[in-house]
Amino acid sequence: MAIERTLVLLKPDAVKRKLVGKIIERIEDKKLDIDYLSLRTLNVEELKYHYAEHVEKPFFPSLCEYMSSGPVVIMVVKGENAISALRKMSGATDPLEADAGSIRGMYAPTKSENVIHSSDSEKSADREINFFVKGIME
Ligand code: FUP
Repeated sequence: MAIERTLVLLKPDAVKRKLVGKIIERIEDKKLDIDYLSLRTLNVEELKYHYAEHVEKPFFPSLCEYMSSGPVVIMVVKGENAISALRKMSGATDPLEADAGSIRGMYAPTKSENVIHSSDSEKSADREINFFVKGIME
């Protein structure tokens, strides 16, 4: 079992709908540690960097609008297999495909407004933690 760090965003609708406490409780229930936490509104430049692989996709403008519509909670979560643990807890991108008990399965209304982000690999986790916590853009 590897001790990993992963970058988690609780998206603007999670903050507006007051789901932050419930989601953090689920993370802590799995004995994972909150290693860093802040709250702020992301701007378009940051979203272009974070979602670099989606910038040319047709849904990018609406993704940007949604993700910059209010503050997000930025967290680093640390613990055994934290990357895969958070992906499993988050559920599939499309809430209709997400496990019913996952965070998206329980709370996300649509694929585009899906409550939570968590890094999908060790490489993404390193890149996203460097960016969101240390402000380092590659
Ligand atoms: P995930 O890793 O599960 O967050 O999913 P992706 O990296 O594929 O997508 C990132 C974000 O883009 C999603 F959270 C929501 C948005 N998206 C859409 O709005 N429409 C799509 O068809 C795919 C993704």
